[in-house]
Amino acid sequence: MSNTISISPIANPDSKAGQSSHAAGPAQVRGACPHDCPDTCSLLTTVEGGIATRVQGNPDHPHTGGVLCNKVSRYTERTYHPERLLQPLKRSGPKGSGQFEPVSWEAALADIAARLKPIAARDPEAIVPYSYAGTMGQVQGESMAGRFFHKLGASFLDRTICASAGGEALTQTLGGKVGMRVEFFAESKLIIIWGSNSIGSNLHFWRYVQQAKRACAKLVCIDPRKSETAEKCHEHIALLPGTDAALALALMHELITHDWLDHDYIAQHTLGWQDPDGGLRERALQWSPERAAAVCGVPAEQIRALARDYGECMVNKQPAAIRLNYGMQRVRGGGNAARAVACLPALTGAWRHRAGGVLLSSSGLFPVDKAALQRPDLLNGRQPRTINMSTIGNALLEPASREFGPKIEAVIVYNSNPVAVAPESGKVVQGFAREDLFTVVLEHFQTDTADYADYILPATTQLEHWDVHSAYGHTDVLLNRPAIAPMGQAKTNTQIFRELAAHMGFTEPCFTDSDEQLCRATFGDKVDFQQLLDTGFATLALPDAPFAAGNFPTPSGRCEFFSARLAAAGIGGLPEHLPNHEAAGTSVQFPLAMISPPARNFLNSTFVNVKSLRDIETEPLLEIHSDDAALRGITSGAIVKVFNERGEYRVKAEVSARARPGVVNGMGIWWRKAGLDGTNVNQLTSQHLTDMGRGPVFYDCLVEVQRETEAA
Ligand SMILES: Nc1nc2c(c(=O)[nH]1)N[C@H]1C(S)=C(S)[C@@H](COP(=O)(O)OP(=O)(O)OC[C@H]3O[C@@H](n4cnc5c(=O)[nH]c(N)nc54)[C@H](O)[C@@H]3O)O[C@H]1N2
Ligand SMILES: Nc1nc2c(c(=O)[nH]1)N[C@H]1C(S)=C(S)[C@@H](COP(=O)(O)OP(=O)(O)OC[C@H]3O[C@@H](n4cnc5c(=O)[nH]c(N)nc54)[C@H](O)[C@@H]3O)O[C@H]1N2
Ligand SMILES: [Mo]
Repeated sequence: MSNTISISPIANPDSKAGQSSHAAGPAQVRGACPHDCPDTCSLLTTVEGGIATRVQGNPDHPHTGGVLCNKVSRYTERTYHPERLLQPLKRSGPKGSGQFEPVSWEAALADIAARLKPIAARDPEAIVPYSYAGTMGQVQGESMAGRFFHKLGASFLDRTICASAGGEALTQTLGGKVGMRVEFFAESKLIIIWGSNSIGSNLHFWRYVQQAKRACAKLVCIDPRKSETAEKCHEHIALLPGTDAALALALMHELITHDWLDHDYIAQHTLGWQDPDGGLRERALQWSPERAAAVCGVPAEQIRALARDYGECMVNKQPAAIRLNYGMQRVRGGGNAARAVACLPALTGAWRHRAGGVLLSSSGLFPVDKAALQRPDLLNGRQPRTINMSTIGNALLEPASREFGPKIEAVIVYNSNPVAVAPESGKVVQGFAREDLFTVVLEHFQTDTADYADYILPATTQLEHWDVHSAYGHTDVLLNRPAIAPMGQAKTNTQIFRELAAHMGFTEPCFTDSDEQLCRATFGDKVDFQQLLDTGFATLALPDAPFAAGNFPTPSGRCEFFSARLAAAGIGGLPEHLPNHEAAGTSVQFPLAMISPPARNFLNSTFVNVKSLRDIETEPLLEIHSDDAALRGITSGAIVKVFNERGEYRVKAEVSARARPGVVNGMGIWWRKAGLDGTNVNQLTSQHLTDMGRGPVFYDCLVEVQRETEAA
């Protein structure tokens, strides 16, 4: 990268920075953490002389409690990073070489429009947006961008890369992405943390867990990896990846055989317990703890003990709560597994208590006016095809055909780093390396994806723009005010799409809406905007115990153990255990299952280039159990080759008690260019999909590991 800059920001003359005072004397600006994390913290940024000097957690916001994670407390290091992109760049070398030269905004936008127009004239579906949750902001996310792509008639993007299997499961079972309020976990007597490393990825939930623990709650963690969280819980069930449905069904088996059931709740508020042609009860009775133990690779006694803990909570009228997280749904049967778990609180009537039930995501509780933000009316009756972001590798390599539609000719990437995070990177890279593909990337940094761009456009960070946020791990709306002026020539995503729209000749007045107008439009009159301006956050008005008296937002109003819609779709009306596409123990050639959970000090592939955080994570690592290591002559520090039919990845091994036998943990998500061979763990993951929601299966992946060198 050539454009190293000094630390002092060069203000954009036309920008308006929120409350910050550019005169002397520090000011504090209220904002919101933009990252893809359940916690959505309230931030306080100290600004002195137009420079952000400190980012802290807001002590007045109950869920944040004045505490930030290690990553976001380094936010100024990221914002003033010497490698921040501060001017538009145009490719000057071969595709993927990472060679660029500076270009003016006017020249860049005029040329991008000139390249897009003929493609759009032939078939706008040949243009594809690619975005995810680099920022979770409603405004810098899909507002102006959505308008732009709707007007253009570009392909739709199915945004499945993270949560779609679990989200769909919740929707079919409970009626939406709804559940317990997170603060009430503090009152629970049993907390089951299922598929989540809360200390790493949901720190502010863990604060509530600590409160519960001090009040004598029992904590159980269900995770193949002995994570930081697992080692702090009373029990750790280290099951094989992709076997959660079997475990949940065996828990039901025990609840039935010991009659730890709330018969009244089941009768009044559920659907499909006992049916003439078999209901959930009959299905669960097929799953003895012994049968599940064999599938899950854990002792049957551990399953019995967990069922007893869960059942006794019901008998003693104590609240039992499940914090389900997305880690458990990145496998073939992820949707069915999430459904099975989501059924449990209805069996024991745990929902009767506000500190009982399940929480996977609260995002469905927010009344976001997507139509006002994204203006689907601009489609003017067109119904473009949909490209699944989880199989972007295949999509970019797909020729035109009747089923697929036109070959993809242009991709516009924002808020995402697909070359690093999408599965089967070999294919993704091959796709982005196509000489005949026109790629524009809006970014803060020259990521792996930006290396493949024709144009890189510098975007503002959260400290530099307005936004408004919903959350998926609590129930507050947050406002983000800009604390500082945009750095260098950076522009907001919204401004880039506004100007691109003008260059394309789009004249609808909605393309001139300001960011503040978009912030106000997000919730309309459903949230008091003045309160957001005054305090930075507002709590949704919701009942404490949402399903104490049923009233699930499903078509039947009940918790749907049986789903007629899923049965009609051929997925199976009742939850069941579906073995992984690549189940442990099914291949002689590739005997190890690999999962690739996030490293604590990164957020997906964000922060990998922030030195102080990278120094903590040191380098890409593969955790391997001592038995598996000994079999292969591997010691800690050795460089190993991890491989399967899709590719290979060289990485440093760490013989570690965090790994269970038969499962290796390839900690993610490093930038490819930080890896030994310029690859990362997604070189090995597959483009297979989940049973529901068309999601990726990052944790359903068989590999073999070989020693390359001795430990240094
Ligand atoms: N520090 C940090 N925080 C993050 C993120 C990050 O990258 N870093 N990512 C954010 C994102 S994008 C999301 S979606 C959220 C939620 O993020 P999640 O991806 O749910 O993150 P984790 O909490 O790490 O949970 C994954 C856990 O699931 C475990 N796991 C893997 N396979 C299975 C399985 O088959 N069954 C079970 N039971 N467990 C399994 C892994 O070992 C890991 O401990 O967190 C967000 N927060
Ligand atoms: N192997 C493996 N792969 C995984 C996962 C895993 O557990 N294992 N997790 C998956 C999950 S859960 C997810 S959610 C995805 C995440 O994948 P992505 O959503 O692609 O997340 P990031 O890698 O954090 O990349 C986000 C990018 O957006 C940029 N960005 C942030 N804010 C802005 C902004 O305001 N404007 C612009 N233009 N850019 C911005 C950041 O600089 C960053 O480079 O990865 C998935 N991939
Ligand atoms: Mo995610």
